[in-house]
Amino acid sequence: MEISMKPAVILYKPIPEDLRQRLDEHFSVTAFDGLTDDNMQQHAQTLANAVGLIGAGGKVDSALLDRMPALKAASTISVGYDNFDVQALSARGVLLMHTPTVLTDTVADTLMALVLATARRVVESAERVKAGEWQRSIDENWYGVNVHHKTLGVVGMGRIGMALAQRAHAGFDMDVLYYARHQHPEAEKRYDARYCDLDTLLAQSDFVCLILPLTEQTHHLIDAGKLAKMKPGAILINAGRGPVVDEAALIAALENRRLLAAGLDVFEREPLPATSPLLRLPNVVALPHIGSATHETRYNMAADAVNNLITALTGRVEKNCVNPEIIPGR
Ligand code: 8YV
Repeated sequence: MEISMKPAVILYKPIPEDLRQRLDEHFSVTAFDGLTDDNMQQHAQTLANAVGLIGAGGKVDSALLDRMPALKAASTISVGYDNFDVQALSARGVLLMHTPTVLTDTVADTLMALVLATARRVVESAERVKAGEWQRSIDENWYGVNVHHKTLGVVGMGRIGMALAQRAHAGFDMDVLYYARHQHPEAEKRYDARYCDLDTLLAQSDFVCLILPLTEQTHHLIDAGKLAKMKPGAILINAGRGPVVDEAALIAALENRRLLAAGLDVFEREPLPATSPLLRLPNVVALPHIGSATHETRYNMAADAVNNLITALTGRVEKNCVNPEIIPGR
């Protein structure tokens, strides 16, 4: 048997052919169909030998890391890294790389699409047309509400929040409020965005747009109490992480029409179970976590992730590292 001298890497999500070739040039790659329990059981030796891990979607926790004593770097094809136990990775000296820049505009477009789709009832109306319900010129039962010149609240003013604020301000003449851990003078200067506390944002926004990572602090940040603080008839949009919203409380707020609508790209459980009450509500636009899912952006994310792994395992890490503090000399 030929023994490869290249470092061993596990790829657990398919990537475009040319990127796979680039990975093969540097590493001896074993492709897994996800980080499933079956793969864990069947490929113990491959896991034990791997110095690199690249993919998206699986849980990378202590249980997995115990099986991967040689691991030096993990590279996720995503900006979010809530699937990773960063503390456990850092404690073992494993670098975690992610793709924070390439998806910004695409995810901001998705947020704006949800704002427009919910306010103007785009999906619901299109479904009614297909169902043959457009028999005469429409009456107010088909009307939506304006987007332009309304107030949009951005919860989480990171890169994507900034790109959303830009679209709302420059494209739709909206007033932008924002709530974040820190004030962002650039957002205030460029987009006239106004910093406020979360309760004020909820009380004043016609559209509350959540674009937060999932952490202990953000889990169920938007619960029944916070939903009750939203303007009656406001619209909630979430394209960050599902568990930031208490979904049962949201369903209640939508059922009793306290909120006009919700546009959701993320859910507490994904894929969203077919039995979810959200799917029975006409005022919900539910998308299958498509935030970054364009051909161009998904390619760029995979390319970034491949480059990130190469840098982490063979070169000098200068960007895209979640835990750079573990690099010796920093
Ligand atoms: C991806 C995302 O859908 O980057 C993220 O954090 O949520 C999305 O862009 C997902 O991680 C699959 O690659």
